[in-house]
Amino acid sequence: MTSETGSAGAPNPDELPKMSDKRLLRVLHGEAVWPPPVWLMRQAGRYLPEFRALRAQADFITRCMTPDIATEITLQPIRRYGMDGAILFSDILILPWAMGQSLEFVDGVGPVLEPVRRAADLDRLRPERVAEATAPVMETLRRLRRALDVPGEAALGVGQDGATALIGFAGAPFTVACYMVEGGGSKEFAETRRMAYAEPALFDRLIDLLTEATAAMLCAQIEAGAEAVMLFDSWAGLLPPAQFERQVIEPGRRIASEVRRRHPSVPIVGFPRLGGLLVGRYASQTGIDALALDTSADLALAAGLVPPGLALQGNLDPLCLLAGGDALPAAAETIRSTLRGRPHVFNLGHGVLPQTPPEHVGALVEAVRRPW
Ligand code: 1CP
Repeated sequence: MTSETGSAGAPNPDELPKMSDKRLLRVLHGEAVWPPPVWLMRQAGRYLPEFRALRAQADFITRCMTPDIATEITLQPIRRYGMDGAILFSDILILPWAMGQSLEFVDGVGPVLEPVRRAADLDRLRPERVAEATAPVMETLRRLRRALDVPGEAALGVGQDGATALIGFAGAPFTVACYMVEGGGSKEFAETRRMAYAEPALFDRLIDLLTEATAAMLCAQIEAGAEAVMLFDSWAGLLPPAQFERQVIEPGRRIASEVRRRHPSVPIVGFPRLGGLLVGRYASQTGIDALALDTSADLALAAGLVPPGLALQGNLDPLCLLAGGDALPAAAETIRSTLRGRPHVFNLGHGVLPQTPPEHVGALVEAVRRPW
C-alpha cells in the first residue's frame, strides 16, 4: 500500500519525468505514436480479484474517499498490465454527493439518489462545499502522481516508473443531471429529458451549476497532479441535435475553455457517448484535445469528421474483450491499423465488464503493443 510512502506533499517537479516523455500525453497533444498507448475505461474494477478483495473492506463512497484504498485500487491494473494511463478511482456521482445530494450505491441496483426535481431541491445544493468534501480525492491524486513517477514508490514493475500518465475525470453536466433528476440509473432518463423541454429555466439552472462546479473540480484535480482530464457524457446519445447542442456541446465548451484558461497545457478528452454524427461538431465546437469514441463509431468515418491533429480514443467492444480468443487480437489490429499515422489512444468503446477474464486484458495489451 502507498500508505508506506507517508504523507504525500506536492511532488518535487524536478523529480518527475517531463510530460512529453509519456506516450499517452504525446498523443493527446496531437502526436501520432506507434504502437498506440493503451488504457481501458473501468480498468480498475470487479474483474480483478485484487479489487474484489479490497471491495469487502468498505462501501463504495468510503473507498473513493479513503486515499489509501483509492490509490491502491487505481494502481492495481498498472502493476498487472503496465497501462499507459491510470484513471483516478472515483465516480462521476461524487460531485452531486459533495454538493449535498444523498447518494448510496446499492449492490445489484447501482446508484440511488434523492431526486432533484424542483427549484427548492436545487436551492439545497451546496457547490461551495465541493472543495472541502473532495479534499481526500485530491490527496489520492497527489499520492498517485508520486507513486507513478517517483522510481520505486509503488513497485510498478520494470519500465513502468514514470511511463504512466495520471488521468482525472468528471461526469459531463448532462449525464450527471440525468442521475440527479432521475434519482438513479435508467434506460431512457425520461424525467430528465422531460424537464429539459418542459422547464427549461430550471434545467438550465442545474446545467449551469454543474458546468461551473465541474470546471472547478477538474482544475482542482489538475492542481493535485492529474496530467489529463476526461469528461464522461455517457448519455449524450439520448438527445436530438438541438438538445445535444444545448446540453452537451455548450457545457462541454464552457468547461474546456475554463480548464484551458487555467491550465493551458493539460489535455482534455471528451466522451459524448453514442453521439453518432454529432461527435464531429462536438469535437470542433467544444475545443477538446481528444475525442473518445464509443463502440458504435466507425473509426474511419469518425476520423473524417474531426480536425486531423485531434486525437481519437477507442473503441474496442467490451464484449469482444470479454469473449477473448482469436477475435480479440484481430479486432485490436483492425482498430490500431485504421488509425495508424494519426494520434490515437487505444481504449474500449465503454467500460470493462465485470465478467471479463483478467488474462484477456493482458492479451489485449500485448496485441496493441506489437511493434510491427
Ligand atoms: O463496487 C462497485 O461495484 C461499484 C461499481 C463502480 C465503479 C468501480 C461504480 C458505481 N463506479 C465505479 C468507478 C468509476 N466510475 C470510474 C473509475 C475509474 C475506472 O474507469 O476504472 C469511472 C471513470 C466511473 C465513471 C462513471 N460512473 C460513469 C461514466 C462512464 C460510463 O460507464 O458510462 C457513469 C455513468 C457512472 C455511474 C455509475 N457509477 C457506478 C455505477 C454502477 C454506475 C452506472 C449506473 C447506471 O447507469 O446504471
